[in-house]
Amino acid sequence: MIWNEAKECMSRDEMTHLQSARLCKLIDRVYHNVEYYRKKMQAVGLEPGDINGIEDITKLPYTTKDDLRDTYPFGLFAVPRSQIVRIHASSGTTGKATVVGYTRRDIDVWSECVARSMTMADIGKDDTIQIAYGYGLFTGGLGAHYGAENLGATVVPMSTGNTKKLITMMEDFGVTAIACTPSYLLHVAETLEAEGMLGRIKLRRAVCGAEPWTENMRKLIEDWLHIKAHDIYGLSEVMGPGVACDCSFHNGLHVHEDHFLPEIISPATLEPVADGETGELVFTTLTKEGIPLIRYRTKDLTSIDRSVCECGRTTARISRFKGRSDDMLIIRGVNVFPSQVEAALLEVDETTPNYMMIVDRVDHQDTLEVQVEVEERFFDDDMRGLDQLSKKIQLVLKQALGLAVKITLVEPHTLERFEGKAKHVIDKRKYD
Ligand code: DLL
Repeated sequence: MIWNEAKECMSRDEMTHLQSARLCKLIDRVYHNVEYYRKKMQAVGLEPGDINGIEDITKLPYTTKDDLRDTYPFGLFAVPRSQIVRIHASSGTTGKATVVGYTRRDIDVWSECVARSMTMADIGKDDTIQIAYGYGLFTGGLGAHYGAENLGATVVPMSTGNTKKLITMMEDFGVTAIACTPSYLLHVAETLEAEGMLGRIKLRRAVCGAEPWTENMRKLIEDWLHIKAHDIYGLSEVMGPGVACDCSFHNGLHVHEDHFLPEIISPATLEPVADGETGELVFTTLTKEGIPLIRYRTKDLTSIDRSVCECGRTTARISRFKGRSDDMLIIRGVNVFPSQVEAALLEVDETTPNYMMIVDRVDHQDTLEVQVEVEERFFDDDMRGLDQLSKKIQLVLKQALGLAVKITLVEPHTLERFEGKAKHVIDKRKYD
């Protein structure tokens, strides 16, 4: 069942027409209502009349997180404060929080996009769904919550903080779906297994996102829990969860293109790249009222496919994320993404996707150590198995990354678990 066939199955021409009409209105609105955008457009000699359709998008300047910081907290808002009904913020690791505001209509569009995404994951009104993203300034909890309610599902607003309670309620309430980060779902699976509860739950679907994960991790989660897991993407600046999600064919994430115009650019040249090529994802929010964004550089690396999906949807699909341009580590001159390590580790049966990368610099030389949790049985009296496994992983990682890596194998449940976004890198190098 397609929840909004009219929006998700229109022809490319119809979509282009709709996007163009919305873009022209948007540009007119921000030019007149947001001084910051007006000045940026004037600086490159642009007026609203110069934008006549999406073919003119490349004339417009990009927006970055720095623009949001420069205008902190409300400088990019395009409506009077009396029309803002909610504020979210992402803390970020440096500097001030990034603040976003929603009008009532923005909240409605958001919950529609999340509902459409959950429909792609075959979640509906007969499901009972635990929302195990953090509630609060983070968009994950409330965003998923409103979308699931819009769908008519029975929503259990778990938030984060107590895995034992979550699995008890999962069993007692007959929970059939969960929304959380993929790394947390893995922790939920471990806990269910440790408590001997795996056979007693009714879970059938998961919508996971907020952090990069691999296809292998999806399969591991699916096999472990006997469910289907879907990839949901979003970012607070653009809206929150539900900007895109994958359908049951798992052949890329469908972007809700009637609301978010995607572009892929080269982060080096800032020029658009061809469909199918990897680059940085850029979004223009076509309908957002509170804080519209023009050509917002997400830093997320992906590629785009505009062909019609086997599911019948015509909306463009972005490939599973490779990482972020600012997540990329450069180790001895080699570009390394944590997702490559995760994918390689999942090729080795004896390991789990619980790993930590420790990057350091010794005698002016970068070093990479990967700590990996492996099955208990390797830590018996005879440590030869451990030694062999370590060599095997070393070889797999060397092939995957093109780098020599030090492997440290650790016992199960040694590495830290995260309820929100997982951390996989400790970079001890000094950048002075
Ligand atoms: O993480 C919104 C969200 C909540 C998405 C729940 C999905 C589910 P931010 O905290 O602003 O918002 O972080 C956005 O997280 O730019 C990506 O780098 C990363 N991200 C989000 N979803 C995915 C995903 C939320 N499915 C940043 N795959 C984005 C890979 C993801 N990375």
